[in-house]
Amino acid sequence: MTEAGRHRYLIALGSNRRLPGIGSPRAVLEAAIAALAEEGWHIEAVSGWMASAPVGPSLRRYTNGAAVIAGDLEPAEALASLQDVERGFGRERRGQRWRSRTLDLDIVLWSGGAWHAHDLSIPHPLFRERDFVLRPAAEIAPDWRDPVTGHTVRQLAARLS
Ligand code: PH2
Ligand code: MG
Ligand code: MG
Repeated sequence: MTEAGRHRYLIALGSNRRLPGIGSPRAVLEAAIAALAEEGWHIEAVSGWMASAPVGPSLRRYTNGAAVIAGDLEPAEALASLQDVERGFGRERRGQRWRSRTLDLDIVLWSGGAWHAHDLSIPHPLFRERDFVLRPAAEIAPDWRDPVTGHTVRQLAARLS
């Protein structure tokens, strides 16, 4: 067991709304990284931020990025921790799926491989098709292997472009 924790997660961050008191989506994502550290996560790597066209019903452009975080929480507890942080940034869960949001924190990959529960699937079921996840992820975790396809994040990102 390392000091950083038993579990590592590759997470995708997204925001497409300003938050009063914090500011732009980019400022929200930067504050979210600080909040994750505050929650006890060890921040191992953070990508650059990229602007991306919205996928789905929202019309607002997103700012997206990725981070590798480590800690002792297993996937179900890790999800609860990320949802706590989302709520701290004004994220509401009621309403339309994929509506615009101040902060979205998704678990993409986990050091333990695959995980399936009613409210959480790892790997994230859509990450292989999402440029706004794979591009930042390839910056910080190019050699991390998707346990389902066996491809690395770098390979998956290259297939999209
Ligand atoms: N997240 C979604 C739906 N659509 N589009 C972009 N560009 N970026 C996102 O993070 C995003 C999205 C659902 O979580
Ligand atoms: Mg999402
Ligand atoms: Mg989400």
